[in-house]
Amino acid sequence: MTPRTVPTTPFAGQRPGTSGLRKRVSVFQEPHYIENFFQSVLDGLPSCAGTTLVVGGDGRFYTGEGVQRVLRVAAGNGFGRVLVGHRGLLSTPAVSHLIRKYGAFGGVILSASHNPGGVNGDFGIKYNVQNGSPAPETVTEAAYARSLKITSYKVIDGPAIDLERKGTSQLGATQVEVIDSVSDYAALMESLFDFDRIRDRFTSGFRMQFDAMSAITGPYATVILERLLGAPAGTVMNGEPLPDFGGHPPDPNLVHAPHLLDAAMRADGPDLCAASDGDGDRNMIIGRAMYVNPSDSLAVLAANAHLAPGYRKGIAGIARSMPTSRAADRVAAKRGIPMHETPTGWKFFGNLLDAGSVTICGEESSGTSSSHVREKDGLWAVLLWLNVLAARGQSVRDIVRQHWAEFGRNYYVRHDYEGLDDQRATALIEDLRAGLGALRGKSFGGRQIVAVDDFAYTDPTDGSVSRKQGVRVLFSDDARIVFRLSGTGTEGATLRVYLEAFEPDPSRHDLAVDAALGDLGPLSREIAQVERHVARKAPSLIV
Ligand code: G16
Repeated sequence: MTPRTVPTTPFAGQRPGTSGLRKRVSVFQEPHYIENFFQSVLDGLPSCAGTTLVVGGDGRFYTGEGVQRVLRVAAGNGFGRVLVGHRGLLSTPAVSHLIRKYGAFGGVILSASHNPGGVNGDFGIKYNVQNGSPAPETVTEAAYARSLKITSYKVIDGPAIDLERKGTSQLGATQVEVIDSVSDYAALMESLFDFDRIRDRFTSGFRMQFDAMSAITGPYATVILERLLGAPAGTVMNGEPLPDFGGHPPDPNLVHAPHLLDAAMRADGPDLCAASDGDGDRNMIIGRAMYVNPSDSLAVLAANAHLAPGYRKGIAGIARSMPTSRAADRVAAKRGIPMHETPTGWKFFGNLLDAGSVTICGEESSGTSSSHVREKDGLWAVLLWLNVLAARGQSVRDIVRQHWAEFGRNYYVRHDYEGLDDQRATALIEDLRAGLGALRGKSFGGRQIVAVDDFAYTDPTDGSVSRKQGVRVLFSDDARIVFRLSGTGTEGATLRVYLEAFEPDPSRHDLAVDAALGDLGPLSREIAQVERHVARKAPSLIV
């Protein structure tokens, strides 16, 4: 069977955002849409002939069809072997691991992460490179440039691969192997964590509720938590991946999983409640009577990682995205560990991890992970928490409170203004940038601005520079406000405003977050002239 060259014309708007290309399902269903994008990616890379590709998705509506379309282009371009998850399912961290484990050329992840699924929901495609990391901007920008000029793509026509049956078949000269989605990943987790110790905790009555949100983590969590670690059946809820995620956005936060907070706040509630998102890379952690925000979770995990066998030798460094609270910086400073600050987007951690300068990284957007893969990893974060809890024999609440007592508490919240007109949101940010000089030194309600900038990042490995990554406003009392536009939405623009205040005094670690942040919310609206630009008096979402 020889490849067929299919004539095509470019689609506008195939520029990947913070994490791949995300659009409505109907856009991806258009003939040539997926093929154009994947061919554009491949055209910008060295030859893939004879190499291995990993393909899988989060199970959302259109995953199966999307996988078949990717497979035909992969075969048309001469990949020697494609590893596909059983039923087309692979979590994002599992894809990253498989790429690394099998020395693959790259991987394709079909997911729009935590965005809603179903026929009227979102779909997405993300390309990961040889080290298992999301494609860096050089690759995504080359793909975008190519997508504007593309005239043809190559496919192998053949019968659809049976994704329900594990095993090997041929698509032209390409060998397609439908593999177990979970086993390689489960073995990796077993190599990092003290499964015996965690199992003992479950045996002695430790109770947990894990919500897989009807998304990809269900099969992974069921095998690892219930089968390998002996947690009681029912520990994993919503464990079956559904095309519409059961009608709820698979977004593990207090807005979309409030039942976990309710459970955790009961006196007889589980010791640990946790959740993961659509593609399994995000996590949420709630101990009994203690919600742990993602920035604090990163800090606590960094401070305690040595308690897990995989990190016994200590960590080489910590990295966080710029808007993430600086709680982890305090751990780094006190323990003499190097700290790195990168733009939003997991792809920026890849080079630091490859260079061995960083072991643990995390983001405010519910992502935490380590050098074991090149993606964020929801279940990994939950397992590290379980390992730390088992090793310290304390509750989540006690561990977090002791952490704050030792390092101080960074009160933190994110305000989102969603569904904004693109142009008006862009004008708001442009105005902020233009007015940076005038802000410096100004005082607002007793707080003086000591530094303002538009964050730019120079990658220490390849020297690439990423500019305009968010406006930072730093106050004399170490409070901070950050403004940036989201890069993951599919409709209109979302302004994200990140508010943070530092409190070293343990007697003030029990304040309500709003009270601790004081007037930073109104102040952020004043500084950015939110109402004038986008006609909003308040955020539409607070996380
Ligand atoms: C993606 C990226 C993350 C980023 C998050 C939010 O997560 O992988 O690095 O922090 O989006 O990005 P933004 O603020 O631009 O919307 P995911 O889980 O959606 O792939």
